[in-house]
Amino acid sequence: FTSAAINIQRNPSFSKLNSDDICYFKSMLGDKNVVQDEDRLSAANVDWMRKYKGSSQLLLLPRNTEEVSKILRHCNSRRLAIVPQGGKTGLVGGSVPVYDEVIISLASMDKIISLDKGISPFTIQHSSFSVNGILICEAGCILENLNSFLANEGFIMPLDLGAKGSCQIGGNVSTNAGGLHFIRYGSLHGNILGLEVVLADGTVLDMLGTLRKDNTGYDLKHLFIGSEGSLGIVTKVSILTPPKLLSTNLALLACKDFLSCQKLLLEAKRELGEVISAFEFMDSGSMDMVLAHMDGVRNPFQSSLYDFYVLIETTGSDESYDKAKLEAFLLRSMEGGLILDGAVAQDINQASSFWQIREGMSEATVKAGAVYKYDLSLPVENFYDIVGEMRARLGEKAKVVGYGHLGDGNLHLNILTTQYDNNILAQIEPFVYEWTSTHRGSISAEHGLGLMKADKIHYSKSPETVQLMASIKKLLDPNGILNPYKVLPQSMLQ
Ligand code: FAD
Ligand code: 2HG
Ligand code: ZN
Repeated sequence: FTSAAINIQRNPSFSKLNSDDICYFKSMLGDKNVVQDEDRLSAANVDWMRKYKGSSQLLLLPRNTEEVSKILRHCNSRRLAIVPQGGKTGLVGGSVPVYDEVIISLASMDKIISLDKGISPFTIQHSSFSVNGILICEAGCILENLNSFLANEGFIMPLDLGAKGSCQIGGNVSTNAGGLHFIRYGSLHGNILGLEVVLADGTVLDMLGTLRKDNTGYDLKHLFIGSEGSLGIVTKVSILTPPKLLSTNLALLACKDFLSCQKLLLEAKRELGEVISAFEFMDSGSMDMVLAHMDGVRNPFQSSLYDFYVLIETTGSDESYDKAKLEAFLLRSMEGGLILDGAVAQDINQASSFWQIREGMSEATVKAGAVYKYDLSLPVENFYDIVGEMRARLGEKAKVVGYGHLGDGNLHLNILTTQYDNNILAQIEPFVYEWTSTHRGSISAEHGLGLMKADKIHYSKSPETVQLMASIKKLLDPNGILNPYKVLPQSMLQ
């Protein structure tokens, strides 16, 4: 979609770039960090799904907080709109420009600053372990790189997602990404201990605390977690990282109906509570889609006739106890009829092949054709109903699949068609948002609002709440230069 297709007018109060701006940026950042090259710009203008496309003429690559601050001070005084860009894996059109916003990429700010090793690092089982596990790094660090670094130190990142090889921690914070281990480690609102943020006028806000507890006044870092670059640019992150535990087990299971999946979740929470680290869900349409479109992904079951699949991961500290516990749970669930078939990964390769099925879903939807993505939080009892209702509405016109983080009540409803079509869209929206609102769900569980849902926020938030959000946005960014047209309805800000 280009901005024209989305029907948003360019904010006339924004200036256009001129040669003095370019000269200023070059003098400050050096020529090679001021990108005007067409190929690089066209890549930076289009999102991961290739669905949203802007027309920015400038990509800036600051190397430190001071440079970010100078860029913003200049842009604010000149009323040049900007879009912060991380790994560009966002799924709601938030990370690319809508018109000619200057792209500020955090890619060059990828230094790990410190890992708190506590008072005195000590040795357990031949390895040196840090005590507190508080990691401080720049916002441009790629999630997977942070995890590899931490693994050597005996820690892991508290979040994991299919986009880990490209997404940046600053992007994760700015979208409040959930992911595959949310059921175990919870939200970034709990795991982020501090942030450094640059405000629209260039002010550097040092909130880079490392304390677990600090109730001195308003905890402002939370404003920036999940604000999708609309209130400031995150430049540094302090994050609590859990210890890397030694035993992980993974089971891929088939269930006959959704009710069985739901009951299995309840049982798993009760019986595997202290070790469960993922409870993921896929319907047969999702499984077929990933097998059809992703090279190297194999169906571990001989038959593909099952209607529902669940992935259960446990992580603990006692290999034989954890494995026996999971196996006993699976046996009971099989005897009770909740599970029809299943396999426990026998080694790390089999585990990664199971995860490939689940983590390959997004890429498969994009390869399958044109996709409409909805990221819904729903009460578990209504979780799958929308899939059936949508199938009934759309009939042969589209393939409707559902997968997601059942353990967190988060459904990824994906509607696949051969090409984008406004008639199909009109049958999906606003129905999907109204349905979600009626069932007291959220229209964005974890991906954010971005451009896609900026004017849909009222389906999940009260008018008074949205009004306060708009007031906060105006207070922090009076010229509206930070990621315009995203998150909040444009009409409330101009
Ligand atoms: P980008 O896409 O570059 O940006 C996302 C938003 O944050 C934009 O609005 C951007 O302007 C803003 N932003 C980026 N960096 C900064 C910064 N430093 N300061 C201020 N604003 C910034 N999401 C989940 O929640 N859970 C999942 O399980 C999950 N799985 C995914 C799997 C795949 C294969 C893909 C492609 C995406 C997935 N996502 C998931 C969505 C996406 O990966 C996450 O939202 C991720 O956190 C985005 O990080 P990013 O660095 O790519 O950010
Ligand atoms: C996931 O959980 C991501 O795989 C992406 O959040 C969801 O592609 C989607 O709809
Ligand atoms: Zn997800």
